[in-house]
Amino acid sequence: TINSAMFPSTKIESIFNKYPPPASPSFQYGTAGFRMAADKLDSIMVSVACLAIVRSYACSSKTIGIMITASHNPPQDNGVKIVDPLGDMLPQSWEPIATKLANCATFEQFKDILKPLWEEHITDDGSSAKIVIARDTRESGPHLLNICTQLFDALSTDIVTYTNFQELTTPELHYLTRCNNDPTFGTPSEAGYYTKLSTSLLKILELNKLTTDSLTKVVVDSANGIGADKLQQFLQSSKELANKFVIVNGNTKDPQALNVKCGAEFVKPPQGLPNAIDTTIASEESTLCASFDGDADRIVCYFHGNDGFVLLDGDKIAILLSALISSLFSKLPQTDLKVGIVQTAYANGASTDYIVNDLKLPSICAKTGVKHLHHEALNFDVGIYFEANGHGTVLFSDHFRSTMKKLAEEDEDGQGHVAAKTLLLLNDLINQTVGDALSDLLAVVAALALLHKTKVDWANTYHDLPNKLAKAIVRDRNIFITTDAERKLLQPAIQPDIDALVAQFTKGRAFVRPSGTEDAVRVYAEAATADECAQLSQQVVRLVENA
Ligand code: NG1
Ligand code: ZN
Repeated sequence: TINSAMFPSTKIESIFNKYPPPASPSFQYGTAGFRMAADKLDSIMVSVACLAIVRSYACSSKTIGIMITASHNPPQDNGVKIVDPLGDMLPQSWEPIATKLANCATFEQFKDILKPLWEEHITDDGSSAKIVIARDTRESGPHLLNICTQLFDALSTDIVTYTNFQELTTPELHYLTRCNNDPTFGTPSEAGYYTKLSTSLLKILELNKLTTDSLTKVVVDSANGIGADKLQQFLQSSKELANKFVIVNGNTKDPQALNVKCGAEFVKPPQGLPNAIDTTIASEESTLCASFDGDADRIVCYFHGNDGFVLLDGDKIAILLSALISSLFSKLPQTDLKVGIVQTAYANGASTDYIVNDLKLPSICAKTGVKHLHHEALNFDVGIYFEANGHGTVLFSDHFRSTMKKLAEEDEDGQGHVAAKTLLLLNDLINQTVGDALSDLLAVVAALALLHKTKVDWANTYHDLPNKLAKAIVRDRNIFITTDAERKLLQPAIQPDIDALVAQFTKGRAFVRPSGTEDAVRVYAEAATADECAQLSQQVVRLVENA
């Protein structure tokens, strides 16, 4: 109708003026959406709410997600990102629009950008935009979420309708966005999400003549974040699994405890145990330890072995899941399905060697940031992607699903049937929209059970090269320009010097790239021994700081 096609200028302006931007804003929608100190985010919420409406219109009024979280950042930070209809990220071509809107100092400027977009994308049939919105457990979350819903409420339901889920993990919000647009994906409720995960896991066990007794027990450090509450709810809804998981660092009542001395980011870079998991717990033979991050889209596993702390990071998870998938494929007739693993330059060199030489699978190096890995993984029928820090999932293609259905029917009573059915169930167990700590955790315990491997067997698949992730503080990180999936520096012109340093070390490798989320340049180094690695790291940091 002509009415809803009109740009509701006055109503938007009143909310814009209630949460005015700073005098000279300089925000950027990056890898993680907008992310910063929570008290700077008010005006950004108005921009994001408006952009989500326009994005929904541009996608024929499909449901768009808004997630308010700052993941592994400290409690005083927050952030926001937009989720596309199929549960993937906002397309990269829209990121500059988000940035432009957020950087308008006045409503005049804001309207000049928003109004033409609104009028370009508004649907002809006058159907309203649809939004689902949620937040993690941060103290600032309710206030920031409320800014978005105030804007939606100010506009009529002809323009926008929304569902406020309050607290969710990031992957739950991705799942729910997808279900709203694609009912075959699952029931659009939290209960639907839990049921999809538990049913597929239990069916996998049953099909392979295993019981929950074969699952390893896991102590889960939930970073005092949303993952704790949601894992708890999941276990309440699937009693068969309840005694397999113990939650620690599950205090979401104290917002100041989030990510403090716990969580995936606390465990992975220094490679040490979090609060509440001491060496006694971590040494228990029958127990695996795992850490989620603050919004539960990331997981690392670990334990305390004979020689100390043993990390089972994103690389190791990718390889475990690849081993499971390869083993199932080996029970099936040859197919034309393409299987591949996508990593970033931060993947340990030993893991990449193992993929190429032992698993004999194609290995792709993508730029840092899940959206880049996700994009590359879509080129395969089974695309396994993980960042070393534990963000990742496995994507299955339509061609994969139809092939497996056919194979399962053709071999009604044989082992091919079991393998094909198990692969189809993995497609339900593993979140197809985004990395998901809960879903990845269930996939890990399923893989260990099906492969009859212990955590020690898993750890021994290959041995990480000593590695170090350091930060160089520079005047302007924007002068650092990289190429070759961030493995080579174009500017400043110090790549030949880095190469010369690397050549001095056995199994040396190092690269330099500006962080997308922090004001620093990251320096990664690995080498045959810890000593050499430390030297290489230090020398490259020095090069960068003097560049
Ligand atoms: P930056 O700050 O661009 O290195 C970090 C992580 C990424 C990804 C993003 C998004 C490392 C080295 N980098 O990016 O892998 O997780 O945050 O949260 O871990
Ligand atoms: Zn996260």
